[in-house]
Amino acid sequence: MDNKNRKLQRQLIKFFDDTKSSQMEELIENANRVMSYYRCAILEIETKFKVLNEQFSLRKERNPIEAIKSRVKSFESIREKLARKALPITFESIEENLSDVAGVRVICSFTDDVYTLAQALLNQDDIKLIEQKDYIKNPKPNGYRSLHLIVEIPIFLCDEKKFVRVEVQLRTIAMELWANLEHRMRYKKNLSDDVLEKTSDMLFECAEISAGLDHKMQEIRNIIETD
Ligand code: 0O2
Repeated sequence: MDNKNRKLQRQLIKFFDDTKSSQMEELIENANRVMSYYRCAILEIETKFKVLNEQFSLRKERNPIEAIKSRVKSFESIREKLARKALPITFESIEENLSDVAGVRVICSFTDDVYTLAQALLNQDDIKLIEQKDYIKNPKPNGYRSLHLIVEIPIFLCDEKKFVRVEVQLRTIAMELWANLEHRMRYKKNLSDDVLEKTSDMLFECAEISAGLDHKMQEIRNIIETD
């Protein structure tokens, strides 16, 4: 067994509490197969955004995408989510119940780029929108902003076509800065009530300041582009 599969084996032992060693080889094979679907779907979505970025730069002489970050959810995090939702801890359950195992985050320069890119993706006829959450128009109570799309995309393998769901998060640089720092400091951390109370208003204030910054930058760009 190579190092990659040894690491996967350790993750799978934690994922399925009662894994028998006799089943391990089959589980590793299945885990590699399922995760490769998600990696392929990420490649497809990333390529679509890279193509859109290229296209927009030709038309508007600027790149609307600052960065693309992708990840496949870890088995630890998948297990936590399935358990939290009282869902079966199986590979079938992952595919049936979770929509965010494959995640692509697109960091844009301006707020209107977020919507332009989202629409350009959704206009493509191999993309099916499953769910949209607009946390920019309706920020979370803590101040979190981002546009979330759950999409389904076909991936073409050697002998089959599979439809795979991907969570796409689109946000500006300012939203990314806030979410990154908030994630590191507070998101899903077991902090005391006292610390939560002391920091909630401050973080909310930072989110409002960064939304103000986005608004101003958008205004400046609009003036420059209409000149
Ligand atoms: P990670 O570590 O980023 O993968 P649920 O996933 O069930 O908790 P739901 O309704 O499925 O919630 O998803 P939702 O609200 O659309 O949010 C999913 C993802 O958005 C999270 O993934 C985060 O990446 C991001 N997110 C949502 N709310 C916040 C927030 O308040 N702060 C920050 N920093 N990020 C947020 P994961 O899997 O929870 O986490």
